[in-house]
Amino acid sequence: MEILTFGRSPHWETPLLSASDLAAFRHDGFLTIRQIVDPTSVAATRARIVDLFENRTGREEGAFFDFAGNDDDDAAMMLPQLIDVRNYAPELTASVFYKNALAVARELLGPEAKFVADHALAKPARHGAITPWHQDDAFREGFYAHNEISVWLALQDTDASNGCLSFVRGSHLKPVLPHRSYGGNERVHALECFDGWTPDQVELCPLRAGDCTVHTNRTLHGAGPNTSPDPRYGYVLVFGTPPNKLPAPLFHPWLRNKQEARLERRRAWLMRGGAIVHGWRRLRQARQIGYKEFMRRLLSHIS
Ligand SMILES: O=C(O)CCC(=O)C(=O)O
Repeated sequence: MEILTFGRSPHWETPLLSASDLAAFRHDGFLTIRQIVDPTSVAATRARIVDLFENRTGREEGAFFDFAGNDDDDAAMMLPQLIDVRNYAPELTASVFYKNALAVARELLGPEAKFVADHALAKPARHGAITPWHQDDAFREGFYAHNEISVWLALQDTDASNGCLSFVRGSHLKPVLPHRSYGGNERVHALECFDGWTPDQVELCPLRAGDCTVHTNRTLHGAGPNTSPDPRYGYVLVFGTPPNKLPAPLFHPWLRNKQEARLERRRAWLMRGGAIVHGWRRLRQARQIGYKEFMRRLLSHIS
């Protein structure tokens, strides 16, 4: 297994964030960190991610899909996404980016913070698809409250011309706002928030390659289209503290009638024997994060 050991050393002792970074994060619900990894690391990470996308890795498992389109096999993708990237490129969770992002997570969330998930998104060159405004919490419901951050690594310079992320200041303090399927189309995975905020709180976050943004699971965020001649890639690590049981379950009407093609592909893959691969991955994850924490997370997803 290739390990990405290059890049700025992990910061276990020296904090990565200043007191004003911490205060800004608490106030705004997001943060920009410059050069969390060096250009060599970014180039290697990008090459790995591009390779996974070009090979449509994870397609039959339902892990590679169109975030913003119908996700038909023969259609050009509007906004390709690969979830659980670590299943296909485990070396990315042994990288300096991973170690530095975990250190950031512990500074922001406390020493209990652990890795939760990873994913990557591409915006094809000269493509009009936006990332609709959403809170990550709008994608899940149930009996648990989550306390998480997403660390979005820019794999090239990213600004308004190729769809850098924008955040709504202070939205992390709000409840889950009203969402609906993007464009009213229940076949599309993406959700769009349509109420509860005003554009005057929006902040655009241009990044250099190797910079990252950090946002919470409640922070409202989105991105414009990619009008540039090159694809835009972002690699995202999610960290969190153990979920807490809610006094009453939270259900989202916008998740009721979803008809995503990726879920069909996943079901078919599990039936064809993918369940064994899935079980083995779960076991590996349990060994990594500890069985107690694993059970706690499992319960928070199925209840
Ligand atoms: O990369 C994008 O355009 C969106 C990323 C995003 O929504 C996220 O990481 O939560």
